Parts: sequence; structure tokens; C-alpha cells
Amino acid sequence: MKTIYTEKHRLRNSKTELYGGQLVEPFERPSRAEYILNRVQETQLGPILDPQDLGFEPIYKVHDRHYVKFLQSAWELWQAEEFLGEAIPTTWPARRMSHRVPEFIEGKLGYYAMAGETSISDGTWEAAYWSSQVALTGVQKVLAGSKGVFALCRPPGHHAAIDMYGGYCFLNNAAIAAQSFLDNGARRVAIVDVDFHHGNGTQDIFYKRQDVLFASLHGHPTDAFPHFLGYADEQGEADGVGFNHNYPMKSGTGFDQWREALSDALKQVSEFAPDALVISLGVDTFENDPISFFKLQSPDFITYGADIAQLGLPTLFVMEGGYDIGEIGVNTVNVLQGFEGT
Ligand code: Q9C
Ligand code: ZN
Repeated sequence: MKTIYTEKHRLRNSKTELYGGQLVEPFERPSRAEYILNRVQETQLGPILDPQDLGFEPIYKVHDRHYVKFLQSAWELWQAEEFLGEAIPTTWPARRMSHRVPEFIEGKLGYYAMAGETSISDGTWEAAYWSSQVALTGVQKVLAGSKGVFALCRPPGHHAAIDMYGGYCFLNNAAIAAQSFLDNGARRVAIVDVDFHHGNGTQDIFYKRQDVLFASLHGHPTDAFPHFLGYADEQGEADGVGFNHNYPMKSGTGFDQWREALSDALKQVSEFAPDALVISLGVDTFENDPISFFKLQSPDFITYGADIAQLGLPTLFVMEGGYDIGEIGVNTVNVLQGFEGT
């Protein structure tokens, strides 16, 4: 299997995450991608390719132009204020407040953030841009005939909505990839999100559409981030009714129960008969993940990779979360090897 990867992910190297009332070293850090790449090499999964620069147009098909401009300028605007730390929102347009975009950077951060843990720092935009190009290049490889391709994206994307960042995400790489499949001739695309967290951004982007089916398996929003989306009764709106499927699960969920949910999600995909499949691949379902509460074990990742392969669809794996860094490489590549049947 081909892997798309660029060192430019290292430009996302924030020093602070707001966690438990403290500023800590971010869980989403550069070594995550290094450990995954090392495992790809160690297992000889296949060639490692640089992304092409496919530009801004495919990003604008999913994200608001003003939002993209904000991401590009946020660090500069923040620095101009001579603040000492990284850019973190502190105030939001909550219930019954105005949703006009403020001029001052503090207001802009609150307007565009869906969560406060994710600091914006020097290089964040460049890394996010190249992460989206990694996914887009993966689409090109699938279109050229590869049955399965791994887009080793970092930073991740599935919490990013049309005009919102947060949950370590800035551009929604999986959504940008799905839209790119459509713009290159696919009639229908399915996205299955197996990251521990609900893919709120991806759901939001395609919620009213019937050309993209979205299914997400995740920690129940009553107990897990992002807390405000991901309930089972969110089934789509307007043309999109019936094309959104959520599988929220409670703390302690093990592989047997998780796999039943996956089986249902894959059945929905199969009935939808898409031309391509995008997997939002987070391995924070692992039993030792420091911020999650499912109990998958390393061999389970091989098993479910093989389950996904049963669909027989051209498949793009887009990297999302996973924070047990010592095991992130093994768990991620296990899915890919399970898919390939090796
Ligand atoms: N108590 C991804 O996996 N904070 N994002 C959770 C846990 C945010 C995860 C705090 C987690 C974001 C791509
Ligand atoms: Zn996650």
C-alpha cells in the first residue's frame, strides 16, 4: 500500500494544550507521525510518496473562504498583540449572542473555534495546508487505480467544520478528500469514521447531502469530546435524511460490541453502493489511549481492517487521532495490513 507523507507536518508543533485546567504538552504532537512512518517502513508496507500541491480550490469546496483566511492570518494577528503565549480562545458566541465576526483576534478565535484546547502557533497553517494536500494526493492515487492508499495526515481533520477548528483539527482532510472524489467523477462517496471521537466536522459538512454517506463510531457525547454532537438520532437533514449514521458507545466498550457497530456501518455503506470509501482512521480506540475510553487491543485493528476490505471498495485511509504514541504505529499499520490481507 502506498503512503502519502510529508515532513511539513512538523510545522504543527504547538507547545500548549489546555487540559485539566493546565497548559500541558499537546497530546497531538509531531512524534505521532514519526512513529507511524517508522512502522510503515519497518513493515515494508509500500512506497512512501510526497504530496503534490493541488492548491486551494479543493479546500474551498468544503471550507468557508473567510475561515481559511482566518487560519492563515491568526498567528500573525496574535503576535501583533505581543501576547506571551500561543493563541487560545477565551470567549465564544454562546446562546442568544451575536454571530457577527469580530475584528480583534481574541474575538475571531472565539468565533471560529469549536473548542479551546487547541492552540494556534507559528507554522500551524502551513502544516494544516500540507495535511490536506496529503489527503488530496491520496485521492489521486486511488483514482489512478490503487485499491487502498494511506494518507498519513497530520494535523488531523475530522473535528474541523465548514468554518470551525478545534479538537486538534483545522482543515477537514477526510471531507476535502471525499469532495475531491466527487469532483473527479465519483457519484457517491462514503466516509466511515473509526476514530474514538465523533467526527462532528465531517457530519456537519455533509449533513444535508445524499451524495456523501457518513458513519461514525465514537465515545458517547454524554461523556466524550466533542460533547455537543454525535447522538444516534442525528440522521441527516433535508436531502441528507438517512445518510448520517452515528454509533455512540459508553465507557469500557470492547471490540465485540465495537465490531457489531462497525458491521452495521459497513452494511449501510454497502447498501449505499459508493464509488469510493474514505476511512477517518483514528486509533484512539486503543485500550491504553490516554484520553479515550474504549478497550480495543492491537490485534483487533488487524481484524477490523479486514472487515473494511470485505466491501471491496477503492479506499483512502486518512489519519486522524491516536495518542498512545508507543503503540500508534503498530495499531495504525495493523489496520492497513488487515485491509491488505497480509
Ligand atoms: N478529556 C482527535 O482525536 N480533548 N481529536 C479531549 C479529554 C480533545 C481529539 C479531552 C480531544 C480531541 C483528532
Ligand atoms: Zn480522536
